[in-house]
Amino acid sequence: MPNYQLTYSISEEELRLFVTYCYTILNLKTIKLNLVTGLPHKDKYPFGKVPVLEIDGTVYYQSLAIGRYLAKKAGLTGKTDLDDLRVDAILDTIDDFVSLFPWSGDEKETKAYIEKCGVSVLSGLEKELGENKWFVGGYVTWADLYWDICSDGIEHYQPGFAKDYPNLLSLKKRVKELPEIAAWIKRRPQSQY
Ligand SMILES: N[C@@H](CCC(=O)N[C@@H](CS)C(=O)NCC(=O)O)C(=O)O
Repeated sequence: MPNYQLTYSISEEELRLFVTYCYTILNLKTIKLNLVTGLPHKDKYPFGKVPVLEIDGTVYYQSLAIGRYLAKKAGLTGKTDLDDLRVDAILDTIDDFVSLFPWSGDEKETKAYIEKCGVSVLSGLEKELGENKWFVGGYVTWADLYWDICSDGIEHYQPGFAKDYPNLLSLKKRVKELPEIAAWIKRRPQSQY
């Protein structure tokens, strides 16, 4: 098996559970950087940004590209091209929402953003999931993990933001009950999330 090493920012907590799942399967090593005072040795990274994934010493970048690669290796992508198309559409929908989220923590801004953009995303995802156990194909994919991880991050800034979406909430519970995730939750260090 290749040697995988992921370097990511402490603020990219959305990667954490996903990474956890992958490193139980892929034996992924991780390096967490604190970017409060800026990215150290910025010129070391492509486009001066993290996360980066090193595979046997070669550096790859962009979180969703890395995520997709790791998901393939960990068996978390779709079983058909059409399932993958649906998985990617859900991931991009969540990512659009998360990328523009005001992570500065300003309460007013957060509330306004969720009021303006949250309803259409959350009601759309709720409908997409319906009464199904997982978003796509009747089996767990990285779209399910991504929803859980991103919504945990947002929950920290706006507790209860998804309270009106019971299907999405029960999906979070199922993700947390996956054996690899449940084991990590038990042993992980305590953090703000
Ligand atoms: N679209 C890129 C965004 C990467 C990005 O903006 N990373 C931030 C950390 S969250 C960074 O490296 N910031 C350091 C800097 O710009 O100096 C991805 O998803 O990988």
